[in-house]
Amino acid sequence: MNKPSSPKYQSMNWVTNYDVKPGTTGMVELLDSIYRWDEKRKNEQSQISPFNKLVHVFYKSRQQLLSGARELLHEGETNEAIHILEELSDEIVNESDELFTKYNELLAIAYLRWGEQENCIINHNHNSCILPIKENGIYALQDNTRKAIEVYLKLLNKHPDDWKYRWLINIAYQTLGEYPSKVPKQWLIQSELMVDKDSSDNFKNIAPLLKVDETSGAGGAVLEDFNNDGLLDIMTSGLLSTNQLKYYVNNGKDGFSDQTIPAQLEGLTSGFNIYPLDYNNDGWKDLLVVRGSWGRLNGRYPNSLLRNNQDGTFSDITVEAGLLSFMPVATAVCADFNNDGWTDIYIGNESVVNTEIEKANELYINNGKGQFIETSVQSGTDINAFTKGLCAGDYNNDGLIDLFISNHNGINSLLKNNGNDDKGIPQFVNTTITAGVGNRFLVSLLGFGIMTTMVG
Ligand SMILES: [Ca+2]
Ligand SMILES: [Ca+2]
Ligand SMILES: [Ca+2]
Ligand SMILES: [Ca+2]
Repeated sequence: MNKPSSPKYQSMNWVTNYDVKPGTTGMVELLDSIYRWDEKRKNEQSQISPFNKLVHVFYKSRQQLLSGARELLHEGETNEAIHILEELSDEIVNESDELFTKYNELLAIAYLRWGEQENCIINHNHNSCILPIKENGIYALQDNTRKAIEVYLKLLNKHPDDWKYRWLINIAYQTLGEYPSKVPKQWLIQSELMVDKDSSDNFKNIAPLLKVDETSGAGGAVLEDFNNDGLLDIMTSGLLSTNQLKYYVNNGKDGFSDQTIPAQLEGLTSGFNIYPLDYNNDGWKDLLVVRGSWGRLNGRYPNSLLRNNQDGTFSDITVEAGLLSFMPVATAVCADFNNDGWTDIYIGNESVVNTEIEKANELYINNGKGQFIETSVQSGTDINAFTKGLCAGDYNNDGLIDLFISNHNGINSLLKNNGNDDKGIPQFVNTTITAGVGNRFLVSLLGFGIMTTMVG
């Protein structure tokens, strides 16, 4: 990737400075500046962790150290988190039940994760991480998982009714090839998920064989025929600022070829989710990328719209299309909300009230000329929440696409489409309460489960 010689953005001023060049070059420069900023931020944070935390172990509260360890876990620095937690172990013994539980929960997760990292990620194979875990999916390196089991046994002795601990200790034993035989009877969970009934019915993970087993942060994946040859291709993304968008073209014989660079996608990094759409009705699938999820104030990344140029390449047209926005985003949905034959885009922002990232969801109506007009207020879709899942579909069969919005720590929303006003803007009415779908309980269950497959 060609890095700009002098970074234009030394701080997060891209959020207020909208002087972003159009096209792929402009977006790559912008993403590169965000990458640099993110690295600088992490470096500054690393100066206070983990080693300084160890040095200051007697000067900082246990809570602060636990928070530091949790942050390291979130950053993927599992080993360092374990160092801090192990240093604390003698002091936790005489602490309150609450702190004892918090500490041990974190320690157990850290051990489990380290076991997963060293087995499933570093030594990945086609059976890794697929339930029921079997054959060479069983961990070769077992020490950390055994430590996790020890901690879960302690936690279960104090909290015997906690099903999370019970589930995780069963999983842990299975990763060692010791489920159900070695699981203590009182904690054993008999589940169909855990039993290999007939392996011929199982899906096989052939990603390693096809060389599409990219390791990256959590992200999106799309199976779509991007080059219109009748064969499904693959596009993937990962949320981190270092994660390159990847494009694999199906060769119709024995696998896929990585066409990321020929497709001129190099430097287009990060993406918590990606969505195919044909925004210009030319019969070639384009791609929407949303970025910044879970980053909160540090997640103010732009989204991207990539136009399929019909020749194996894509161009970033976010700025030209009027879609530039800087919010943490996990989800979007593409559908024709005003029934004019042009695909529109609804973006779910992770809004946090009374902060710099308080911003309602956005409805971009496609004007059929390559641009989108933001109409969330006029259309009644300006839901201000920490949105994690979106679904578009015609739930009342009136021919108008409705919206369901799943929010983290908030009420979900069902918006009924009542048709267009005289300007062609769809008018939505919030029917959450009358339809009986505003239950907060649904939020945690559906937060990640809602996909866009009901569109149409
Ligand atoms: Ca294809
Ligand atoms: Ca297209
Ligand atoms: Ca439309
Ligand atoms: Ca409808």
